[in-house]
Amino acid sequence: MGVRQMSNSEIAQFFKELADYLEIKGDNPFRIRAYRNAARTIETSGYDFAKLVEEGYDLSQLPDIGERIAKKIVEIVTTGKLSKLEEVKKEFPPHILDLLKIEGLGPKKVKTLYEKLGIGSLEELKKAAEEHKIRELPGFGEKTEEKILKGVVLYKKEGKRFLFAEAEPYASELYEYLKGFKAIHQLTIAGSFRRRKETVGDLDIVSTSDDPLGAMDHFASYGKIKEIVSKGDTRSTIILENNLQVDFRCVSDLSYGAALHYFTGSKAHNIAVRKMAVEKGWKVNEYGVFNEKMERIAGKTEEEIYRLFGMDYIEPELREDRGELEAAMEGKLPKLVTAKELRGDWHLRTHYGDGEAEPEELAEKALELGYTHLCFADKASYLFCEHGRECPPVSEYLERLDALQKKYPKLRIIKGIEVEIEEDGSLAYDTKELEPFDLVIAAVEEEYELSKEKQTERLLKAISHPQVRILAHPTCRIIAQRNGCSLDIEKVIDTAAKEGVWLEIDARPDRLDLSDVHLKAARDSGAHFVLGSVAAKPEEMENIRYGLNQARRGWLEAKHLVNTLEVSEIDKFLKAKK
Ligand code: DGT
Ligand code: CA
Ligand code: CA
Repeated sequence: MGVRQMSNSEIAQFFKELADYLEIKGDNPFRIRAYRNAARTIETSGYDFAKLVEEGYDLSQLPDIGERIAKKIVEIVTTGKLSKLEEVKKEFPPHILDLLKIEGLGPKKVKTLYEKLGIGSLEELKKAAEEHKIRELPGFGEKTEEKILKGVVLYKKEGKRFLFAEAEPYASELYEYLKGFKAIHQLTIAGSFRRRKETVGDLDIVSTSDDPLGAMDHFASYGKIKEIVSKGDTRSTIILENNLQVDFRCVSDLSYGAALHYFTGSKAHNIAVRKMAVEKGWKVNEYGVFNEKMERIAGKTEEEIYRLFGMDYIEPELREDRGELEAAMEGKLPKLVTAKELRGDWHLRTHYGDGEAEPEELAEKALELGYTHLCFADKASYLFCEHGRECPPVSEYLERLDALQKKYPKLRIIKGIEVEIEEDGSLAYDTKELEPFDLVIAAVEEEYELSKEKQTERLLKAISHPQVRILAHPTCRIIAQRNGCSLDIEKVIDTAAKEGVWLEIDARPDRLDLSDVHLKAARDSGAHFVLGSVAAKPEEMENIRYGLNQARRGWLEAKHLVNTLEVSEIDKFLKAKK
C-alpha cells in the first residue's frame, strides 16, 4: 500500500476542515462534533497514524477512533485526499474558510455572511464591512462590523512571515526558557531560523530529553503563548503572543543529528540528500540514515551523516541546494566569514546627518566590538544643509572627525559621505564638494519610475564615476514592503567588479540588499563587498550581524569583505579604484 509521510496534525487538518465546511453548511451537529473530536484525538495522540496505517494496524482498535473515522484516516494517508471533504468543498467559494481566521467569526456567522451577502473571501468581507452592509445582518451589529474590519486588516498584516530580526528575540527567550528545564539535554532552533534566512515562517525546535512528556509540559507552560495548537508526547505546536508559530520536537539521542538535519532543511537540500541516499540504496529520514537491511548507519550527529556520504560538513546557511552538496563532495566549500573576522563597520550615521549619535559614541561602541576601523557616511543632503534646519558648515563635520581620529589612535576613522544618484546617473554633488572626503558611497533610492534599461544605465553611470567607491543597497528593496527597482543586476554586478566598486551589504534587517543569491553570483564574478550597519545610534551597530548572516548565505569568505582588512591595508585599498 502506498503511504504518504504525513504528520498527525496534517491528518487532523482534514477533519477540522471537513467539520468547518459542514458547520457552514448547517449539517448535523453530532456528526460535526464527531469530526472535531477525531481531529483532537489524532492531533494529541502519541501514535504516529501514518505509520500505523503503513503497518496495516486496525485503527478502530484505538480508544476514541470509530470505524468510520478509521476508514477516513486510511483514505487520507493512502490517497492524500478525503473524498467527503472534496465533495463539500465544491459547494462553496474556494477561500471561504479564510473567513474563520478573523477574530470573532465562527462557522455560524460565516454561514450568514455567505447566505445573505454572498461573501466568500477576505476581500469581499472587507468590502462589505467598509460599505456597512454587515451591521444590517441578524446577529451582527455596528460593533461586530468594526471588529471584523479591524480583524481583516490585522490578519493581512500578521499573516506574513517574520523578519529574522523580529523572530530573534522571541527565539532567544524561548530557547533560554527551554534550556532551563533540566531534563532537556540537546536543544537547537532549526528550520529557516538556523539557516539565518532573512525571513522565517515559523520556528522549528529540536531537542533530546530523558523525560519527553515533561519537556512537552514545560514547553506548553511557557508564559508567552497565545494558543496551544497541539500537544503530543514527542511534539507540540504553539502560537506565541506575537503570532509566531513554534514546533517543538523531542527525539532520541540516536536520532538527534538526523532530526536536526531534517528540520534545518531547506526542503530542497533535504530532497537532494535523499536522492543521493537512494542512489546508494539507502534511506534518509528524520530518524537516521538506513541501509538496505534498514540498519541505522548514521543519525547521532549531522557531521556523521555528511561524512557517511563522503561530504564535508555543510554550514546551515549554505543548505539551499545551490551547489553546496557538490562543493562538499569535492572539498570545495567556502570557509564562511565569521563575526570574529570583522574589523570594522563601513556605514555609520551621526546627528550631522539623519542619525542620532555623537561620533564619539559610535567610536566607543566600535572599540567595544573589537573593531579597528570605522567609516562615517552621513547623507550628503544633510551635510550640505538641504533640509531647512539649522546646520553647521560641512567643514565642521570634517574637523569633528579629524579630532575624533586624534582622540582614538587605535581606530582608523574614515570620512565617508553618502551621495544620492540622480535620475540620469550623475551624483547630486560635484567633484569639488566631495573632494575632502576619504570615500564616496553612491546610493540609489526608488523615487523615479524608471524602466529596467534606464535604471541599469543609471547605476552603471554612477559606478563609473571616478569618486564612487561603494554602491549602497543596489536593488533598493525593502523586505516585505517593496521588491526594489527593476534592473539588470548581473550587469550592475559585473561592472562593479570590473570598476573595483565595492557592493554594500546593507545590514538593516529589512534591507539586506544585496540578497544571498545576488551575493553568490557577484562573488563568482570577482566583486568585493562591504558590510555597513547603517547605524544611527551605537546599539544599532550590532545589526551588523544580520548583514553577516546574509554574507554567509551568499558564500562569502573573509577575503571577499573589506571589513576584514587590517588598518595597514585600508589606505592602499581606498586608492585602488581601477
Ligand atoms: P519557513 O518556516 O517557511 O521559514 O521555512 P523552513 O525551512 O523552516 O520550513 P518549515 O518550517 O516548513 O520546515 C522545517 C524543515 O523541515 C524544512 O526546512 C525542511 C523540513 N521539511 C519540511 N517539509 C518537508 C518536506 O516535505 N520534505 C522534506 N524533505 N523536508 C521537509
Ligand atoms: Ca520553519
Ligand atoms: Ca515548521
